[in-house]
Amino acid sequence: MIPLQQTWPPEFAARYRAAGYWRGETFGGFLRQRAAEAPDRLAVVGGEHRWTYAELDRRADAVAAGFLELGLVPGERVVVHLSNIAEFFSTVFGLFRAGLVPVYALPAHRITEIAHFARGAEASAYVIADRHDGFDYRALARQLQTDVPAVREVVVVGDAGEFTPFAQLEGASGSLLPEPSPSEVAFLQISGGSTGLSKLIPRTHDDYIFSFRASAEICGQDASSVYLTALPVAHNFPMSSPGVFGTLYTGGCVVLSPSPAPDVAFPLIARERVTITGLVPPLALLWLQASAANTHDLSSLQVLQVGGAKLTPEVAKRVGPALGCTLQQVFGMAEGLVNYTRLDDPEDVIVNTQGRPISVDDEVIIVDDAGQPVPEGEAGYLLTRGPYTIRAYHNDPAANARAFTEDGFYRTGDVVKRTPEGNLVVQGRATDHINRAGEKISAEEIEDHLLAHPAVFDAAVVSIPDAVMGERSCAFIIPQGEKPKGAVLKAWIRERGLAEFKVPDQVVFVDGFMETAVGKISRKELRAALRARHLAAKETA
Ligand code: OOB
Repeated sequence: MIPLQQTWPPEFAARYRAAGYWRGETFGGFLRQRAAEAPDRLAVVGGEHRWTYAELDRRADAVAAGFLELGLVPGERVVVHLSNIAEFFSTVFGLFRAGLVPVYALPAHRITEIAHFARGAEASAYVIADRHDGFDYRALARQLQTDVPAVREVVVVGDAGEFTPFAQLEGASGSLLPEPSPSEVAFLQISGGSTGLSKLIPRTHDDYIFSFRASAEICGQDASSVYLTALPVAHNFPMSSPGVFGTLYTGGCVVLSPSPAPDVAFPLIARERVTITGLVPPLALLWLQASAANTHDLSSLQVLQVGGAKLTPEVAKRVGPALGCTLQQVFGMAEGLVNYTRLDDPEDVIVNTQGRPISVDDEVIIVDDAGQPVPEGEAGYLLTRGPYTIRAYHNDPAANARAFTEDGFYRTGDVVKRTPEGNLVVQGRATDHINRAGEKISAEEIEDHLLAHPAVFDAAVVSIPDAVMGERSCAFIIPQGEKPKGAVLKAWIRERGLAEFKVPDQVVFVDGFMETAVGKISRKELRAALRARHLAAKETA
């Protein structure tokens, strides 16, 4: 098994420790501490479950012992594929306590993505719930064990069928292991997949706990905070900005919403007196629309965070008046760096910028094509390094060579400007992925699947501006032989076992890509040209 690593050069690690960012805390350790301080305080509300800190702590111990009883040994990786249910927390805290390493998958992921994560992480176990949103995850588990036999254990919340019931783990008791070292990798997060397939992001206890502890402070969280998880809990934004872990760190309460839809989330906000939540821009728009006819008491809501994709100033301006709370823009990435507008920033900053980094030790540079810093106030590529930004992906030298500079800066792929006060404004991006309502789709990944279809001669997938989703995906296809129907190619992507959000929103057949192509152009230029031609044709139509 390839060891998991995330190392900063010793002089940086020493500086981050000396500055008090890395305090030697662990996930299992901080939960133990909160449970000792306030055992009866409510920690997690999800479905029928209402767990206090003592209850969550006890369940985490049982689940840790249960995983070890299955024969898993510390250091092994476990793909966690759960939706917004309370068992997500007993699972991941159980894994942390057992020294096992969760690999976070999103509910929308299907066999192709899950097999890719399981192979990349060399996972030996897979945790699911029986069904969610009409989909049977046990069927996926069977396929996974066929495709990746190294996944020897499947644990199921609910009706387990031939697999191990989660209830068996919850009933376990056994001796506990010492806490892992805080500088060890605690879990693997999934990259948005800017180029090619998603990469695995190793995050340590030290670096991740710093990011959500400092985020909680920026967001004014304390033990009275109630965080509503409207987005999928396994995504980095609701997980740590300050999200569920920031909330549990400060002794607050996490409320899990099974859906971000206003008719589900609004009654939960009223019932649980939710104080803060986070959404992607299209959902924020939906909430604004729903607020006009809303009958639920949303007066407890103090902060609505919006991030994952660019929020337009027009929508941003409406949040405060419509929902009676403060808007906070969040511009972050699973690789590390997170920027926030501060709650007491002037309205102009909150509406028109994506905020500034968590820490003064987040180094941010904005460079041109030649890698030289641009004059202050001009747009350029955002590079960053700091106390919670990774220095490398797991076991991927080619991606690492592309994504990191020699002196350890992460190339975010985002094009930004910096205002004189130091706030960042996202202008666009350098990489060819589609940001569809906050979900990132790699053009290359979808093109490769389309090219595998016998009726496709060539394919180019591009983002098209969309009033609701921000961007939608459009596949330009040069057919080969008889032209297939667009619906057939969409079904093909589904059948290939990919997440539904990766199915192209639109399929356009063309005879050729570039009528006047002179010489060889890059895929990136080709995609840009196709997008421009498509948009120009629509305007004149
Ligand atoms: C968050 O994380 P990822 O890893 O799914 O995606 C990161 C990318 C960024 O590089 C940027 O391209 C885009 O998503 N993005 C934004 C944005 N927030 C993220 N683009 C414009 N405006 C924003 N506010 O999406 C993520 C992770 C932690 C916190 C928040 C978002």
